[in-house]
Amino acid sequence: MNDKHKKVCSEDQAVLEVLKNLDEAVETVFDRSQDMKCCPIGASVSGICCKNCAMGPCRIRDDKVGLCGATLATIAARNLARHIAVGAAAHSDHGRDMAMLLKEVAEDKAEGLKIKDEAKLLKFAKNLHIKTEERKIKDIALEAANKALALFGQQEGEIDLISIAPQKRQDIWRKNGIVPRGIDREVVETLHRTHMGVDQEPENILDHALRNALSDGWGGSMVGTEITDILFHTPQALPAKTNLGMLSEKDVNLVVHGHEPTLSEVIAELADDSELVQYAKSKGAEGINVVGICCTANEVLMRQGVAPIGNFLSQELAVMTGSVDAMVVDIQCIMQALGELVKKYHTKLITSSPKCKIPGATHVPAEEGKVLETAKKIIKMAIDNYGNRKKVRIPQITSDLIAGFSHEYIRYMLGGRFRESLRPLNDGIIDGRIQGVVAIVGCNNARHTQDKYHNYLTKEFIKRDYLVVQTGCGAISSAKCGMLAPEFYEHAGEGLQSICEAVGIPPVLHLGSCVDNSRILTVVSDVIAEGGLGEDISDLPAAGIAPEWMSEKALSIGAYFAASGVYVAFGGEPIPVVSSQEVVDIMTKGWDKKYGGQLEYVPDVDQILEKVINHIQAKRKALKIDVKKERVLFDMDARRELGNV
Ligand code: SF4
Ligand code: MSK
Repeated sequence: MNDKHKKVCSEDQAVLEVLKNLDEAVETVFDRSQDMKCCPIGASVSGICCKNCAMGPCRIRDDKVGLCGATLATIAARNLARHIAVGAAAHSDHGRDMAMLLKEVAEDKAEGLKIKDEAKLLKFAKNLHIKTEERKIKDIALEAANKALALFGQQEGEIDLISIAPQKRQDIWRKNGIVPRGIDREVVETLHRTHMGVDQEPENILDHALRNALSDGWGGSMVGTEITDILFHTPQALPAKTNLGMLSEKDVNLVVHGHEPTLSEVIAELADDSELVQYAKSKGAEGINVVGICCTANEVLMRQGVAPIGNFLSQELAVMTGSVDAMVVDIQCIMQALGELVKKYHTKLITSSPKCKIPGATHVPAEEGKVLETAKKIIKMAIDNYGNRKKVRIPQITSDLIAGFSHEYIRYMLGGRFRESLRPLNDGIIDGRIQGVVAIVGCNNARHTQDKYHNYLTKEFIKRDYLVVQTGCGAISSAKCGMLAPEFYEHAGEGLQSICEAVGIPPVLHLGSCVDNSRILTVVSDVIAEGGLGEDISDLPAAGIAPEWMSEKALSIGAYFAASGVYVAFGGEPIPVVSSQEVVDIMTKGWDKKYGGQLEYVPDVDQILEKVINHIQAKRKALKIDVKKERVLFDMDARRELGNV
């Protein structure tokens, strides 16, 4: 790695320290991002490539058309729809696996697993219109699992979970014919429509892409989140620490990485198992240190306080500390480069899902019903590898954080055990102490300095009294620079500070992993139900930003938020439609008119800030809450006066 790269690749000091102290010839994603330029056609803002049939690939610019006559706008819409389908499939397949697991647990076929959150199961069952009175929990769980699984193959009608959305939002979807039927059906239909010679009208293609994305947000992802809560309990705020400094010199370090939490939750629980700890001691270690990367990290962080040692771009760096005895990966966002990298270090790379095998890794699948046994086997592999460490260089950098702000916990924290409610949040927004809510979510992207845009935007928003909520790698960015610590409220504006102080929360709330963006949908629906802020999600002074997006899942998330009535800005790399002004117009002005939301690429980070603030202030004006008011309690009469009840 040359000096130039070290300076610009990351804002994370721990990452920079690992790179600085490197004496081996090791290549990382940061080097590759310098050495390999983006494909000039794919990255072009004036052209696009279609490879959907063997008469192509057709490279299109301006008014040129493909061999079949497909226009730039049609190809841009098709390409985006396909990306969204893949993102939705990834989240939803994860959700399906959680539903399969719930079924195993309900049928007593999953050793070591049980239903930990019965209240959440009852709520989930209610949303699936399942009778819960006078029934055994396991019977309800089995029916809920079967009904959740049926959502994937449903051929007609509407998926049940959309009933969580405000009535007005459901009506908008119905009017435009985009209520999802079955999750798999929408993915398959996207692939069909974008096959050569099928759907050719950009707006029609993109409407279906939104339907597909909704089947993710209000379907597959929501199933994933809800069932993970049922099996491993709904998160509650808890303290933890983050960054590479949480790797231990004296303990066996086992990193969990990916997205599916099942095996990792069990591995984390077993870190204190006396037999395993004894085994670790017999090999010269003091104990077992389980830590995480990416969204598996977010899952075990929120429920067990396991330290996230890094986000997407940190995965190679963890291995390069020389201290990771095993890294167990499940699905999604796992760099293939790890397989080569571990050949230079002692780390044992272990794949655990039949869907993800990596050359250079040892495959240890968690067979049906044998999660506990598999978890023990993997921990023992890590322990056995402890003695093989060579040079260990762990940057002594950590930060404190609070994570675990589930929808349920936010209600509890604002209202207390007996009066749990979002009322104080709505009142804070109405009286202007909170100007609006901004979700800053999503990945890192090696084409841009790691964490830079996430952290810049987060600081700028809280300074101006915007409450920031986060998921995925964005949440870990903020955690690493201390913004998820309660004392960070001092950096917030006066209004937001007063709420953080009163409730005892940081100004930036960690809501979970990528699939947990569905928690944001639940919270905003509940904010509408609470009253005083309009009748639909599109009325809210809220917005979403993915400033360093990278994955197709991010596009699905952006699309389901836009279809749910939210203004969404993507920063960093362009959304792959920017070469077609027609498609850009559909996704901004067109979607705004039909759905009250937009998905827009905004290249400059300050422009994102400005656009989001302008959008939120326009919403405040429309709600007639744009004038800063004295703090008053809004009773029903006052809300009626605002015209919102
Ligand atoms: Fe070219 Fe049309 Fe085939 Fe695409 S579908 S590769 S534009 S001929
Ligand atoms: S892990 S999808 S890099 S957020 Fe969810 Fe991070 Fe993006 Fe993967």
